[in-house]
Amino acid sequence: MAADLPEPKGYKRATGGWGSLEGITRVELTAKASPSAALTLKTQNKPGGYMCSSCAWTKPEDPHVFEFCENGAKATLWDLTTARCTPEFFAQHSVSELREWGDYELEKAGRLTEPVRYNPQTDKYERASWDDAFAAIGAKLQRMEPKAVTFYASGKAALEPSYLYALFARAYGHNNLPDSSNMCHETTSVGLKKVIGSSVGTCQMDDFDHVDVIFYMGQNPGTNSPRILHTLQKAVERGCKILAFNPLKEKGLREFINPQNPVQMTVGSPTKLDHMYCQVRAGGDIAALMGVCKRVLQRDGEAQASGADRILDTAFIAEHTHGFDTFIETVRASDWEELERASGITRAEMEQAGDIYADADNVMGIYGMGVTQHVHGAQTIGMLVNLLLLGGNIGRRGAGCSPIRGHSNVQGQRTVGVTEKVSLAPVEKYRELFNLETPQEDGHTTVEFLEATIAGTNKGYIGLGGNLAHAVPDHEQVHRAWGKMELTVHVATKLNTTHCMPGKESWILPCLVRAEEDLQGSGSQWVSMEDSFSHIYGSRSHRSPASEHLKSETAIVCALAKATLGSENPTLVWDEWADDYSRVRDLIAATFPAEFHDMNARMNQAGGFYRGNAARERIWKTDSGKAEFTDPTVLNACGIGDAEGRYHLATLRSNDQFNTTIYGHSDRLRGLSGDRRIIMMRPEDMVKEGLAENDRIDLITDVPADHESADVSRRAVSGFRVVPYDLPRGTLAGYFPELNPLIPLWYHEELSKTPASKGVPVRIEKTA
Ligand SMILES: Nc1nc2c(c(=O)[nH]1)N[C@H]1C(S)=C(S)[C@@H](COP(=O)(O)OP(=O)(O)OC[C@H]3O[C@@H](n4cnc5c(=O)[nH]c(N)nc54)[C@H](O)[C@@H]3O)O[C@H]1N2
Ligand SMILES: Nc1nc2c(c(=O)[nH]1)N[C@H]1C(S)=C(S)[C@@H](COP(=O)(O)OP(=O)(O)OC[C@H]3O[C@@H](n4cnc5c(=O)[nH]c(N)nc54)[C@H](O)[C@@H]3O)O[C@H]1N2
Ligand SMILES: [Mo]
Repeated sequence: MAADLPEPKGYKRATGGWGSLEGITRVELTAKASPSAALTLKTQNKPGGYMCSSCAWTKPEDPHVFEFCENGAKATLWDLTTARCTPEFFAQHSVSELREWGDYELEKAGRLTEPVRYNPQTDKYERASWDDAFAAIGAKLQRMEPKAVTFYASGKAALEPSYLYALFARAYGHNNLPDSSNMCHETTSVGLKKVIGSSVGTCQMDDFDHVDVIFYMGQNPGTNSPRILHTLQKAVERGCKILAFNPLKEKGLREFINPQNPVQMTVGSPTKLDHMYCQVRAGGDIAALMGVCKRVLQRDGEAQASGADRILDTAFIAEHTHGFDTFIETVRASDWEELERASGITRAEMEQAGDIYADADNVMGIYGMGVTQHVHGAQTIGMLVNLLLLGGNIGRRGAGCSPIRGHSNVQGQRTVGVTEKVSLAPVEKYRELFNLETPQEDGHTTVEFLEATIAGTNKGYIGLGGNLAHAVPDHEQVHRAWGKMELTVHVATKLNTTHCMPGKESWILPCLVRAEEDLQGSGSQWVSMEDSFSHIYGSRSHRSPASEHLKSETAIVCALAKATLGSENPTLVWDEWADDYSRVRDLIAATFPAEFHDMNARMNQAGGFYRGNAARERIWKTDSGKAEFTDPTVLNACGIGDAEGRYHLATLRSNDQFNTTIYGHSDRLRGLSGDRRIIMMRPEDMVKEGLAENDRIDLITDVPADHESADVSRRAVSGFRVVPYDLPRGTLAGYFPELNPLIPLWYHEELSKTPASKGVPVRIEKTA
């Protein structure tokens, strides 16, 4: 590094190790978790115990003594805080005041304890009874036009309440059922489905015992799914090569110390994880993968010429795929210089990665938000699948495509009907089981819900979890419109910013967390969820709830549905379902028999049960009936290209947050702390802009004037601190949700409408 360049920041230790234990301890202190919380943790992710409410990584059949990671522990300890956000708390603070606190301070108020209703006269939330809450909300919903109301779900609620929530929405009269997936892996649900006919990953745990090479793209395991590090470590120790594609050199992809291994913890050296690190620029993956494919084709040509074994799996391609010939023409026609420009990595790197692919038997593709949250994210998924298909790497042991999901039951919510798309709803079964004719038109995605709210046509909102107004793009526009809704209802565990933007009538309904016992008339209840690998597990806890007034999500959904729909339809037995959740699981099994048959009996077996995946069996539920090679129409996944002075900003998570829940201000794994209002920037780019470390800058969304959707309002954030960081030229990074005001609502993935949070075009100005 030249002497006049600022020294980039970074974390000196490996992921896992003592640092992760310190992280947990610090959270235990700041979260004020009750002393018995540590005991509760022991049953996390174990058969008979409760399932982690953090990420959706699979739970093994033979769990460790402590089958949780830093983040799972944090999420649980945070849920089990001793702080309480009571009606007395609300009596002391007006909603206008609370709105200024920010999520970090609101979260510290602790667990919500009783239902509260907003009083516009006093500008305060006030204590209310459950009976009054259900009666008032039911009566209000009856007076509203169902299609003007949206039911959001944040990906955490279990399969039972989620199934009933979707049934409630459709019986009421709409398909407005977006969930957090619409800001997350909807690009997968649409994009992966398009090319292999499955909207979820094809890999299973066992594949990691046989995989030779993993293309690991745009996902940060150290921060967001640390339990995966054990699996990666084991694979690497067996000789598997990990090729990381990421603009940031994320510590979790580089080295790991297993905190559950006493020898490695005390005297061992960390396991080096990545074999090769391709520091692509924002959106550079399409071009990078194109270059890799180009090399693979070249190698195949050489093998053919010399009479060696082919690199391509020609039998697989002939039998199982469609579009190969056009695709290879596109690859052959691509130009190395253009690929270098669009990807930000060198031809030599693409060739090296291509050689590693060509020399491997079994290859897996793993990806996360760095892929899905781009305007052309589905095209990146298409390119990754193209690469896998060349070697027949789907539907074979040790190979496949594995999106890493976020919220612990986000995949499961979609599976049981929380979806805005009619084609994915079990319409026939609703007719058969409940004699219900459900609405025919697709409902709102998250972006469409916001557009309708801004336009004034969406007038009601129910949130089953989440902090939606803060997790979405374009805060200024959205926040202005949010409070104009007629009705806002939040089923929640903790207070957050969205709750502090009440609609004309507004309620907060407090619920149990997953680590608390759910007692109903028929006894202590199990709930269930689905992980990233499509395994379904039971979860139960015997811990006493934070307040005697809390209800379960299932009980709340049933009571709201009953109050809204009345008792006209004798097959909708909401009280009985709330009384005994095994009856809800019988309904899920009856609705989705192929996947969920005998659900009650099977969900508590070790490792849960697998609901299957056709693509894994090489049955392709695509338009052509085959796996699709697709030609990308662009080489970079960002929706707005390069221009002088324009940067592309990736908005990310630190290891001290869970989405909008901020645990603290340390991003240990990136060596950063103290402040979340920062922008990471390449030292050379800083010098070019005349910036020194710690200078304050404003970011302004940089939309070209001739852009067809350009609107006039200026989107900006001010006073962010510049931090030198090892990044590719032109790529900036900072934190979500602080930077969300910069993302235009219309700047979303082209097919799925997932907001494009990873390639936001911005320009920089020094703060005045
Ligand atoms: N501790 C913690 N755990 C979590 C969460 C949390 O907030 N905190 N959130 C949960 C949820 S809902 C989700 S969806 C997951 C999210 O988990 P991730 O998918 O890991 O999400 P991000 O933190 O947004 O980071 C994405 C990664 O993509 C990289 N990236 C950015 N742009 C690009 C690009 O153009 N190309 C490539 N190849 N990489 C890029 C970033 O540098 C970063 O390493 O985590 C879940 N787990
Ligand atoms: N710029 C930018 N924006 C992003 C992203 C990004 O990477 N960049 N990521 C996107 C992604 S991947 C996602 S998933 C979304 C997340 O968006 P959301 O799901 O809307 O947000 P969360 O922060 O996960 O929601 C936290 C709130 O949920 C409530 N809660 C917590 N636990 C429970 C529970 O067990 N039950 C109930 N009923 N409520 C509970 C609490 O009140 C808490 O305040 O954000 C998206 N937004
Ligand atoms: Mo997510």
